[in-house]
Amino acid sequence: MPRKLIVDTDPGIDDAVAIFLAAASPELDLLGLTTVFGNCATAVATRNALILLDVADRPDVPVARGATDPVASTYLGAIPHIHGTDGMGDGGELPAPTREPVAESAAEFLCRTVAEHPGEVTILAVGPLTNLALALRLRPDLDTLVDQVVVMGGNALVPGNATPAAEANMLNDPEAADVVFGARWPVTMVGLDVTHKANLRGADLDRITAADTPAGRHLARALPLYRAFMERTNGLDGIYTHDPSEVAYLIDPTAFRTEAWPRRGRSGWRPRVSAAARRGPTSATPTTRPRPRGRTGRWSTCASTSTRPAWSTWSCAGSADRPGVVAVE
Ligand SMILES: [Ca+2]
Repeated sequence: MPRKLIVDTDPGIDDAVAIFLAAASPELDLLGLTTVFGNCATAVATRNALILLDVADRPDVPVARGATDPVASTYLGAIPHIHGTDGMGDGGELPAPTREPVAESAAEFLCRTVAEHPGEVTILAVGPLTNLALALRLRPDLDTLVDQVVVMGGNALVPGNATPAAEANMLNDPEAADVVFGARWPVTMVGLDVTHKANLRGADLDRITAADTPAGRHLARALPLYRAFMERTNGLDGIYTHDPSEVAYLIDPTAFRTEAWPRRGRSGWRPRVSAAARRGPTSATPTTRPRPRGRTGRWSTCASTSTRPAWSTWSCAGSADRPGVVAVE
């Protein structure tokens, strides 16, 4: 039976690849998309989600508009040099979506849909975790009703990509990440440890963008900006498959090696976060910290393709005084 799936997303070019993959995979029963700020503002992300489903010929999949700001701060802003001002690579005028989002908010949609299929729904979060945290606030038992949560985000044993220490989705809402990783549902983190190794090479991209299909034509317009950024900043002939890697994990988990690691066990966010904390570690702040003694917490599963090193550190969610959501022993 296909896995029931809701994708929480900020499309976003790699989100587009992930959504096309999920929409076309018989292994997955795509119940809906929920949108969030991140690569672009939520209004842009919502429009893009609707357009992507039009391209994928999935008019049956609803879209629910999500949060516009992190739970305890304000949105840091779009990254047009990576995803374009339109969130889709500025590769030409996008078609208008043929539908509107549903009236429910993303958090309401998550709560209702999960409750209709208790124990069966996987939530795949490929953006900041704000909507999931808000859904938990609406329905505190939601974390007992979900099959699993799979997160694109975080970095356990590798540097960040938004700052030297932080991965972008975690940096965009570290308080929500604290809530989501501290909740009772099983969490599988597919972070930069994986996605910086799972590349689509230039030849792969050429083949995809040459495909005479709606998705191929859409990606032919969307991918060049993203590809150029990867080449310019990482010297990569190809792209890191940040968001598609999680869809691949759901289609075939045996392609990944996972390890159970301790994670923070506290849920709820602090209403006040200092500006210094939001900026993240400074040059005076070490990016590795000693392993705390005597801490007990929940365990999450961290997908990895790397060999575990001997040293200990914290992964970093982006705050100098709140260094991480996943601890590594
Ligand atoms: Ca994303």
